[in-house]
Amino acid sequence: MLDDTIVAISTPPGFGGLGIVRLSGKKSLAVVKTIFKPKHRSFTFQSKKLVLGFLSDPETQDVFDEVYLIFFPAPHTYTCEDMVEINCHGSPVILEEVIRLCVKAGARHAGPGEFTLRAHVNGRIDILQAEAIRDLIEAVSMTQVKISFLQMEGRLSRRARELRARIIHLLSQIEAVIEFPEDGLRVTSKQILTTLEKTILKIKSLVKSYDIGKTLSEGMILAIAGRPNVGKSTLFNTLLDYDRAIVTPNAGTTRDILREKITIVDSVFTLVDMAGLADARNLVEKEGVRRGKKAIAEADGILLMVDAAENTNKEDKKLITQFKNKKIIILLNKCDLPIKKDINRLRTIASGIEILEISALKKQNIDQLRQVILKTFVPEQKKGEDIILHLRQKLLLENILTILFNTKTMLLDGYSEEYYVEELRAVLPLFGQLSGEIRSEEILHDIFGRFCVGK
Ligand SMILES: Nc1nc2c(ncn2[C@@H]2O[C@H](COP(=O)(O)OP(=O)(O)OP(=O)(O)O)[C@@H](O)[C@H]2O)c(=O)[nH]1
Ligand SMILES: [Mg+2]
Repeated sequence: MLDDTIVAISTPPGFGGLGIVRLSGKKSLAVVKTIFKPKHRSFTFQSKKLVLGFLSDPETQDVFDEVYLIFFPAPHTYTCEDMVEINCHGSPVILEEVIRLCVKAGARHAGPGEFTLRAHVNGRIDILQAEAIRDLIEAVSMTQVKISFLQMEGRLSRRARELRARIIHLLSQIEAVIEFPEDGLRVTSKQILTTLEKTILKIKSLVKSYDIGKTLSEGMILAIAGRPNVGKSTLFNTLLDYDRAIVTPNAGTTRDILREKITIVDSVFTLVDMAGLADARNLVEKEGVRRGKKAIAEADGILLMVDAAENTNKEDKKLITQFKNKKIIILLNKCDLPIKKDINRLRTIASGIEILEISALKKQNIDQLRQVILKTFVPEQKKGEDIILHLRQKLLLENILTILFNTKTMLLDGYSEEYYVEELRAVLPLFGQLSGEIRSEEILHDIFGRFCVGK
């Protein structure tokens, strides 16, 4: 399958100044030559040299675009195969025609991510780098771009290789102890313990970095909760900057869950609006409250809104105690109206929780709210720290950690080397899965099937 020649449109769908078609595989140049005629007849295709010319249908000889193309000979290319890039005018009709003619000449239409899959299968990049390429393309902030770029260049792969090498070295030392117990150079239990602990610390910090990674890639879920009519939907719309949710003066306006993404500086959040939390008056409200509670349980943080123009301490207290185990900010809304709320009392009830006075309607203190959201919910990033952006990576590293912990416990409990070396050896396939040395169909499909580098 991988030794055929593939072709795909590399630029996004739609109209543009330029549209790029790429080919990869042994027959790339031969396929292109059937539809491309250089402007200067004396021209020969040279490596990485721009060639100006015309595209035509070989059957009718009808010329339909003036383009330039570049030939990249194997092996120093994106896929490690011969590649050709045709830079056409950015018309979907032209690009589709180029694909049709290339397929007719023997190329196959590439599947999503197939160019990157080839780069991986041909050994140029590992799975961590392939994931980083996808992250770079899909990045929503410059922070994410910078992290993904470093990982695409192999920084995380190097880190994983170093950790793996450290464990392999440890394994060989322990195995030497087992085989030549009388050797004077044997590694001591204390040395093994130190290496284990150092490795555990490094992996722990990588696992922890996913807290930041997740806010950068997937974003955190922030639920706007509170009693009916406190202004939740108004705030939802204000933070989104358009009228997404219906707002009325009637309590019980919102019934369904509304979810939308917002970006604050470099962090992505999924903002959730919901029904007000109160005793439901009918079936619809009851279902709204049930869904709201579920959304709150799934949220990473809560913006708990209370109405400054009402004195409702008892209800406030009830809600605040409900959410004590969550990351939470209290928003005292409608501060443009005369304040009836006993703010001091509220501060006592909500001790230790940030309370911010805002007006969602008049957009007062909203910039400050954005800053408080960042401060409260986004973990701090240390300079130069490695950040992992994928749950897959986090789960594998956690499994590695468990094995290291088990090994450490066995060592401390006085088990002999034969026993804990077996345990420790189990981390190697996990490192293999992390870098993609051990391939699984499922992971390949997940990584290469989800993004279209080649299409
Ligand atoms: N004066 C003032 N009125 C506000 C403010 N925020 C919201 N309101 C008004 O309060 C009423 C209810 O606002 P919504 O945003 O629908 O409140 P909600 O919490 O989503 O209400 P439910 O969906 O019914 O739970 C509307 O009339 C809003 O215009 C504010 O900051 N100041
Ligand atoms: Mg509402």
